Amino acid sequence: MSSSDGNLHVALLPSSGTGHLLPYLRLAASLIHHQWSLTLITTHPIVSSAESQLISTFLSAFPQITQKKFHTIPLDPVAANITDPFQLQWETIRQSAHLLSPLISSSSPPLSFIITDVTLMSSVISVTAKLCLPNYILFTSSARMLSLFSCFPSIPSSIPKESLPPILLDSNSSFTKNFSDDSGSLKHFNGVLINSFEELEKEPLEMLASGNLTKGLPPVFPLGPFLPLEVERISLFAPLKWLENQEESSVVYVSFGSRTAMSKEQIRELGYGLVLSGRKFLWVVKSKVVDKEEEEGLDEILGHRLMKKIENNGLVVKEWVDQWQILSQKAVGGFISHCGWNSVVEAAWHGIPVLGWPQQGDQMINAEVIEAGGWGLCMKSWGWGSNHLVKGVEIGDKIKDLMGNQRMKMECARISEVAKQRSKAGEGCENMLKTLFQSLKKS
Ligand code: UDP
Ligand code: G50
Repeated sequence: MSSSDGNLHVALLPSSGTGHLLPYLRLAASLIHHQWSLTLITTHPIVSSAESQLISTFLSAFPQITQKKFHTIPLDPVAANITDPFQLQWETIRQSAHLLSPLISSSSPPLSFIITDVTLMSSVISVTAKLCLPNYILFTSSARMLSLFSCFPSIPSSIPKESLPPILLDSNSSFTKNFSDDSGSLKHFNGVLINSFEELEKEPLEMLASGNLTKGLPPVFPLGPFLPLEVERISLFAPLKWLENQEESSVVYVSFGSRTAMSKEQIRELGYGLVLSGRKFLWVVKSKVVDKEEEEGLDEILGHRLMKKIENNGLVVKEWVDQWQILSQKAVGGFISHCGWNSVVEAAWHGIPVLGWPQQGDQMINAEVIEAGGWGLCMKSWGWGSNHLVKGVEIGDKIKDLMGNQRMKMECARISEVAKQRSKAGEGCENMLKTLFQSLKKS
């Protein structure tokens, strides 16, 4: 980019949850590369240890980034009627949004624009509009999900009603109200940044760009694929060491992201499924939504009998793992995923076929992106996480399908090649940032 944009000062306002924080940090690193000044607004309290650790290692690695702490006013979860701790924190941030005003005004040099998380949109736009501060969204899900979001409560014909986040079917939930308000506020934003790219989501991105979907939709900037930072590297070596000794494409990697806990019953069925598949596996077990609350050991969760069966077939861990590094290993030949959007893009980059088992939220819509691309499966018949028990036999059979499917392997190789080319040249992102800067000058 030209030197004329060298003195921009950008504030980043991520929301709660690792899946919302990580893409911000990855984006921040590429903006620093453009010599912009950056302020990271961190909201407190922080729900998970994973987020606290990421923020502190990130800020020590990038001392040139200013941290502004945003202390929110606590909400009563019972009165708010929200059980998910991450969602409760989104609502807390939203209700404290007025406190952002002095924090933004006191930034020096003055801010050029702010990038706000999608889950905070309508509450933050009212603050930034008063301050005449341009505001961009980082949409942390798929372009396919954005196409639904942008015209909500209408539903685009490309999206089956059954794939909608189940919580949106409850029109009285605060989530649905916020989602709807956020959708309505879209036209007041300067643009939407998204971790996607043309070859991954051609149709949704074209549809969004065509202007036929919604009137007044701001420009969408597909900046993906986002790459991880050095500071995300962690020193849990056991899984990597184990993978080194496995044959090429022989291992199924199983993880449901940072904030999805399964019932003990379902965890055990999954365990039997993995054993029945006859494949080697690396399995990250999560029994609590918030990592700080993980107290039970693997023995208790899986039970002695299953633990014994697993011994010779796979490695099971209950800690945070370095997913990017794991997906980079030659031994990994398949990924059972809940289809959080970051995981989907990471699997695409590495060319790993996905067995998509959506549990909640936007995950079914994200899994449909994989299925449409022909590089994985979307297990609709398995239902949503909480309302259905999928039996081990069925899981085992699907794993065999996943690992033996040559056509999917070929599609994976293709998508991975394009993703790598894009990130190597950095050209997609570079051009998009140029366009973004132009759009800012006009605004
Ligand atoms: N992740 C990781 N190690 C873990 C769990 C998750 O590195 O043990 C990373 C994963 O690579 C991804 C992010 O955390 O970048 C999770 O985001 P995603 O959108 O996949 O799912 P969410 O956690 O938001 O449901
Ligand atoms: C996380 C989640 C559920 C969910 C989504 C998540 C999205 C993103 C879009 O990111 O669909 C979104 C927009 C506005 C809003 C919330 C979410 O208030 O757990 O559906």
